Amino acid sequence: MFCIQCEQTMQTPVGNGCQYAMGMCGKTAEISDLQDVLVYMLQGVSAYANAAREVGVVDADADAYIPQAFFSTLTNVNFDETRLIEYTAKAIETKVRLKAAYEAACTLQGVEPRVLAGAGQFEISAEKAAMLSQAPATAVNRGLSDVGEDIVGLRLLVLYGLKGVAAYMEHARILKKQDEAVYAEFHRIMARLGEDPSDLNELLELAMACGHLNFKVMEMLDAGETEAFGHPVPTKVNMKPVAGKAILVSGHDLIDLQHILEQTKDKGINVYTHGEMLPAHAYPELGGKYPHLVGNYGSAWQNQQKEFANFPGAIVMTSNCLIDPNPGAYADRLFTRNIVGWPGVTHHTGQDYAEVIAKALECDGFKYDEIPHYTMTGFARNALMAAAPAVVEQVKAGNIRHFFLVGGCDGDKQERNYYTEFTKAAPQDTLLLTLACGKFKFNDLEFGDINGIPRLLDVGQCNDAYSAIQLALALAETFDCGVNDLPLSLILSWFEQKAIAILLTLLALGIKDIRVGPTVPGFLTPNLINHLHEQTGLRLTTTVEQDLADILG
Ligand code: FSO
Ligand code: SF4
Repeated sequence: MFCIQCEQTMQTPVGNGCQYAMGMCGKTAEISDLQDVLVYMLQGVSAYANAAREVGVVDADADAYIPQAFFSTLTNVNFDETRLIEYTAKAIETKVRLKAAYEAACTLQGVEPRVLAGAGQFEISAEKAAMLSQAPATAVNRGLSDVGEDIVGLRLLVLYGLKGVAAYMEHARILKKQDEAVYAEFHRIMARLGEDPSDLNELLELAMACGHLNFKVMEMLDAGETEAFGHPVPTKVNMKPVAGKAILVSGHDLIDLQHILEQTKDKGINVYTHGEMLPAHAYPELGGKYPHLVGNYGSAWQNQQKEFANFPGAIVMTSNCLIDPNPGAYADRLFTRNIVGWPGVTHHTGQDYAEVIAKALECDGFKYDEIPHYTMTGFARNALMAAAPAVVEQVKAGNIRHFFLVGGCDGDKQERNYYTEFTKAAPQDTLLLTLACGKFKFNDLEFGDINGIPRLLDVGQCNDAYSAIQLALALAETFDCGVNDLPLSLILSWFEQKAIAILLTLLALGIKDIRVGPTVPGFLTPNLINHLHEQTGLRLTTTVEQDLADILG
């Protein structure tokens, strides 16, 4: 086992990582090895999808499948060995089909089929023993002794960024948003990475290509969500339970929540959001339509073992981040969806939630109403644009001095209090934008307003970084300056690979001086960090006092 893809990895730098019997996330060495084999296999399938395009062959099933299966290997997504082996079996089948179609098209067109290198040549049978025996050859730090840790670190930056892109592609696909140019570019990067490139500049270019690709994918996902559920409107959300039977919906897939709301509307069951599902309250077709979406229960993913254990109803995990349900003894009322999995937990497929509803009715539900406590969400693209003229007026009048985007993932580490302290210390004449689950570090605090504009604006889920980028571009246009000349600073918290994809997008768009914490991504060596710092001004967070003084001074 070798895995270094998330912020809670056991050891850094590149030579270390989680590498013993089990990772910090609860992923066993076997699961980690099965995922390495699956990833390498998928790179090989992409190599054929890429080659096949050169002779005009596009396989829609392969295009949909590769990112979906890749998503299963993100942090805190799928820990179920049976499903991972099935994904590999399907990847093998898909590769055989694509290879045959590629070679047939070459024959028809009288061209010599290319001999694919690296992952393109990887052959394996989807049996556990065979997969485990091949795992060392597919380990993500392969070649370390030949090419050194800077090159391996950069390969991992691209690989992990691409995993984040794959996850967003899958969220978009569920909402029927797919795009041929996106698939072509995804396969191109996957295929090249599967050849283990060792040129620093080429790898940096691939990282930026990945960032640009992710921008397109977030745009597609934004379109999918707003077309299906309307544009979010600023909405007050109760963070305390109310009496009654209950279902809790976590993760990112709004469409699952919509089906659950529709099927529970006359059943006397209250529905709650958890974690990244919180912004659902602001969508007209979700929170705006179903009054039994009564509130949000709990906070970010890392607190789920305590929060789910205390939740007296059924729990649906639509996407990441999932952790071991067994210590809290709620596995029997937890349902995984889509690409998520935990051995022994019911995996729910299709959009008929009868078994989830039955489980909720069987559970006690909440006995009493708790005194409500509210937070606001729904400051996505449209709402921000509508507020932009008022914001601009306040900037011109000198009432708003600076904008901070304080967002990203939450996590367990004590150092993450930095984000709470940062928002508390930000001066009263500054606006705070936030997104993703990192917001739970401070979204229960009162920040007041600036002449009617709330100081804390929750833009939405992590992929709604797209909305924040749109606002920055609009402000830059209004003030007739570049985005980097705006009084705007990005203070990001990273945990897993979606955050890496978003970071690459921001870097690819030329956004400078981003601060990221609470630690350096473990796969980035000191040389790589120096390089990125020189090129883009990317830096680590230090102390709240120091960072605020540097930014505002
Ligand atoms: Fe959080 Fe988990 Fe959205 Fe991530 S729930 S950590 S960046 O999966 O995807 O923000
Ligand atoms: Fe370790 Fe993170 Fe990999 Fe889990 S996902 S094994 S915690 S690096």
